[in-house]
Amino acid sequence: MNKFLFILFLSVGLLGVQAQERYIPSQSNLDNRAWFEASRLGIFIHWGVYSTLGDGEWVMNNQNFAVDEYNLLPRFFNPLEFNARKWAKLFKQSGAKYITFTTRHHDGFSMWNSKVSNYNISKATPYKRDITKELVNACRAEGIKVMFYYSLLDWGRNDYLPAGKTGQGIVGRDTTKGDWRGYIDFMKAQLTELLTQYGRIDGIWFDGHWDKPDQNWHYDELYKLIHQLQPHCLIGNNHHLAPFEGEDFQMFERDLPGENTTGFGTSADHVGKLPKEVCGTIAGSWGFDIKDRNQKTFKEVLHYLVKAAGSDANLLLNVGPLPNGEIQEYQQDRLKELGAWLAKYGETIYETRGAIVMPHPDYALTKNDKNTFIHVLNGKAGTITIKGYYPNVYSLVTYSGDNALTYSQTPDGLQIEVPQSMVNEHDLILKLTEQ
Ligand code: FHN
Repeated sequence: MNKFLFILFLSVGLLGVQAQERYIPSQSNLDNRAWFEASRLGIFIHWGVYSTLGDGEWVMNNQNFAVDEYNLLPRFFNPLEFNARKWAKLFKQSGAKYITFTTRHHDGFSMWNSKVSNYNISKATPYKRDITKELVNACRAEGIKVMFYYSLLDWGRNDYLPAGKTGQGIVGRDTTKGDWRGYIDFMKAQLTELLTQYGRIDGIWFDGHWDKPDQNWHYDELYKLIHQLQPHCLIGNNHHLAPFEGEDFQMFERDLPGENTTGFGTSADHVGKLPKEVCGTIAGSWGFDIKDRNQKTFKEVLHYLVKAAGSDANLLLNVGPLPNGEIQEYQQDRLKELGAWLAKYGETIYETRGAIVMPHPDYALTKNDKNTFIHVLNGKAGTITIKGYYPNVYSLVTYSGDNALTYSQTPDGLQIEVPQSMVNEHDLILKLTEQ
C-alpha cells in the first residue's frame, strides 16, 4: 500500500474510533438551560465520611490512607443533627435556586442507598438513612432544584486501577483487578440509580476527569444514558477544558470565565457558549476542615456573586457541613446575608446577562431588558471609569432612583462621579437606562 493510502486509511480509522454522535439537546433541555442561566445562585454541598476527620475532602489522598483504614470512617459517620428540612429552608433563605450535592466524592463513598456498592450511607453507617433522598425531597418542597455532583475518580475501587495522577500513595488496593470497562459499567449503574430513584434531577456535575486526562471515559455512553433517562438533565464536567460534545453547561472553579489564577487552565479560549457556572467556597476548603481559618466575609461572598453574574455565570457557593450534620454558623450567616441582599436587589442579579464588559476589581455590570446595572464594588468616592461605549445613556441614577449621577463618555469609557454620600462599602448599584 502506498504511503498516502496508508495515512488515509489510518485517519479514517481513527475518526471512526473517536466519532461521537452529534448531540442535539431536547427542548426540555434547552428550557432547563434557560432556567439555569436565569437562576444565578446555587449552593454546593461537600459532605461525606471524610467530614468526620475535619481535614477536607482530599484527606484520603493527602494522608495516604490504606483503603481498609479509611473504610472505618463510615462506622462513625452518624450525623444525628442532620435535618434536611432545615438545610432546605436555609438554602431557600439564601436566595439560591438549586443545590449541587456531592452524592459521591473521590473517596468513592455513596451518599445514597446504592444497590451496586455497599460502601454507602445506608449500608455502611450507623445512620442508615438515605441522605440524598431526604435532601432531594426537602429541597423539592421548598421549590429548589437539585443537581448531583458525581466523581469520576475513585480512590478506593480496584477496577479504577491503575491509579491516575492522584491517589498514588493509597495502599491496599489489588492492582491485578483493574477493569476499566467494569468501572464504566459501574458508574452507569450508579447514574441510573440516581436518575431513576429520586424523581426529577436537574443536573449531573462530573469531576475528576483530570485524574486520567488521556483515558477514554466513554462520555458518549455516560452522557447518552443521562439524556435518555432525563432529557432535561444538564450535564457539566469539571475537566477544566473547553466543553465536550454532549455537555449542557460549563463550569469554572474558583475563577471567573477566562481567568486562570488557579492554574486549572480555564483560559479565555476554553470559554464556550454554553451557560456558565463559577464555583467557590465560603470557607477555604470544600469539605469541612477544622483548622480552616479562611472564613469569607459577606462582602467577599457578595462580590463573588456579583462578579460571577457580571461575567454571565452563576455562582455555585459551597458549604462544608460538619460530620454531625450541622452547617457552621458563619456559613449559615453568609447565606442569610446573601438572601437578605438578594431580597432587595435580586433584580440586578436574577435573570440578568453579564459579559457586557468583563468584571473589573472595582465594578461589574449586569443587564436586563430595561436597564444596565453598574455594581460599584470599590467602596470609594471619586471618579470611576467603566470600560466600554454607552452612547445612548438616558439616565444614570442610584438603584432606588432617588439620586442622579454626573457622567460623561470618554475614549476610555463611561466616567462617573461618585459623591461621598453615595459610597456603599458592599456594592453601590447604579441603574443606567438607555434611550
Ligand atoms: O478535587 C475536587 C475538589 O475536591 C472539589 O470537589 C472541587 C470542586 O470544584 N473540584 C475538584 C478539584 O478540581
